Amino acid sequence: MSIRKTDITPFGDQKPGTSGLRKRTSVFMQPHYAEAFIQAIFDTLPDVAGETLVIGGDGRYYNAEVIQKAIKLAAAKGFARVIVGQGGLLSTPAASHLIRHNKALGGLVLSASHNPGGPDGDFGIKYNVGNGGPAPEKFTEEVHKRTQVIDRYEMADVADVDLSRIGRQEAGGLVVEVVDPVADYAALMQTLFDFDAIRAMFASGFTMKFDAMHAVTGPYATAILEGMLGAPKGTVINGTPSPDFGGGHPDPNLVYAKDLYDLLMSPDGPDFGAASDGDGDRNLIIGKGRFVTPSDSLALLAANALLAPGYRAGIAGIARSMPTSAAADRVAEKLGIEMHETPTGWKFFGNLLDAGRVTICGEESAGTGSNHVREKDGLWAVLLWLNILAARRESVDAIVTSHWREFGRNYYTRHDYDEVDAGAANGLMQALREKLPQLAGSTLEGKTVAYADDFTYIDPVDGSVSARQGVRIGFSDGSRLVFRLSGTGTVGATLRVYLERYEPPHGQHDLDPQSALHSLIELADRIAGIRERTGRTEPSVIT
Ligand code: VG1
Ligand code: CO
Repeated sequence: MSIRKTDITPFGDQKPGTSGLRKRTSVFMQPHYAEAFIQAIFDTLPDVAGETLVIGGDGRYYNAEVIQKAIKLAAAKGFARVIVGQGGLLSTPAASHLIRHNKALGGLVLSASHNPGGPDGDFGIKYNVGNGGPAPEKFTEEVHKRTQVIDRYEMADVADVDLSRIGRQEAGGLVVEVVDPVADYAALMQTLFDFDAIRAMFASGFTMKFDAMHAVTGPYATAILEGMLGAPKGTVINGTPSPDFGGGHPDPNLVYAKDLYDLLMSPDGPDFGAASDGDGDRNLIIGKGRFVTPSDSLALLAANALLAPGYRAGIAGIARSMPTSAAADRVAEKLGIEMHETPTGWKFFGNLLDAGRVTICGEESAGTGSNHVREKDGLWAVLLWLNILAARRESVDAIVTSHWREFGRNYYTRHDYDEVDAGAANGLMQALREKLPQLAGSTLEGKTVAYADDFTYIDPVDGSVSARQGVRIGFSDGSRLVFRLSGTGTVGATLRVYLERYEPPHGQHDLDPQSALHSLIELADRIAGIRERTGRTEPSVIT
């Protein structure tokens, strides 16, 4: 095999964030840019001789081109085998499963998740390690260091692989296996859930819409829901992946999946609605007349997991990211199991899952998952919901409201300020950090500040420390404000403000969250000076 070496100068902006490197597609399309980052990942790996690499992406614009480059780089690096999804497609959870299932050294997941795709959209590259999960910070920091000095990349001088043809091909001594992106993942789902019960529920007239948002979950949802579970054709909408997601924004929230929400709120809508994001790791759950917040969904799934065969033996513990509401904590307390609070980003759940200390994890950003893979998993959450509905034979609304009557309700909302001037956003966070010492113990509008800090996480498994993970201000009545800057944005800065207030079991559970949290929203602005510092009078997105 001949290897072609290309000399380059480092790019200087290849710093991975919450979930890999994400940039405008045009940035990735600069000559040598993607190659340099992938080579930096490969340079950080131990010996790859005899090893397997999984490669796949969410099908967005530039996906196939980067896969061809990655295969040639992997061949030159000396990998033995690459497994790639047909058409270059793999959802993030399916990629995680394939890494585990095939005992691969790791995988490259090409996605900018819920961000728009296309020449004017975003692109991303993430490396996952052998447990199937996103590389830990220690690894991504090494990769970042490498990108700053890298001066060459090496590619096998071979023709492109035919990504449309399932089966084995060869590229410069490397075995390339093009696989059905759905088959192994669907088989895994079958081991976890009671497919017979769900099939019977559909057969008895239960109706559902799943919005794949023109992104990667289309083929997965069609094969599983309509194929294996017998849901009527048309249950999956926007089910064909397109490079620019049909011109849309594949973020399954109430803003970008508003049509689905409106459908579920109408009297003649279906019983159940769900959606997933660009790369298939997020989920939106809406019952007839009842939207389920991701934080509540985590609590509900954990409380009812026993109803699914895969979790019948019980769950070891629950983990949630720090800004996620404390609803799941009450479930863990009742079950008498471990509860962990981690920084934002799925990579922090990996050690806890590997150590068997937690079974179910979740984030407020529409991410839920379990120890079946090491990524959050949109369809998994949908299937667990379906399993619970089939077992309980109650509506989503009835299940949610009875949960609140038992555990109380954590009113919750997140306000995002997108594309804020980076200087202004950093200034706001810095000023908040400086205020923290005087806030602790003080009284603000009749509320006592129980704690005020910048969250530091010490991983209970390996002791690694992650500091500056978000400013949190907690009050003695259980309400809480969290401020942090997004680590996935590609333009300017995104300020996220997370607000939460607890209402006990006998309290009022039917308020609109924005009005239930109104005084906290005002307080957040007063403490952080959001309007004044960002010039914004209202959030860009409320979830
Ligand atoms: C966001 C979410 C976080 C999630 C991450 C990746 O990060 O808040 O909870 O893990 O996206 O999700 P940030 O740093 O922008 O707040 V995905 O679906 O983009 O892989
Ligand atoms: Co995603």
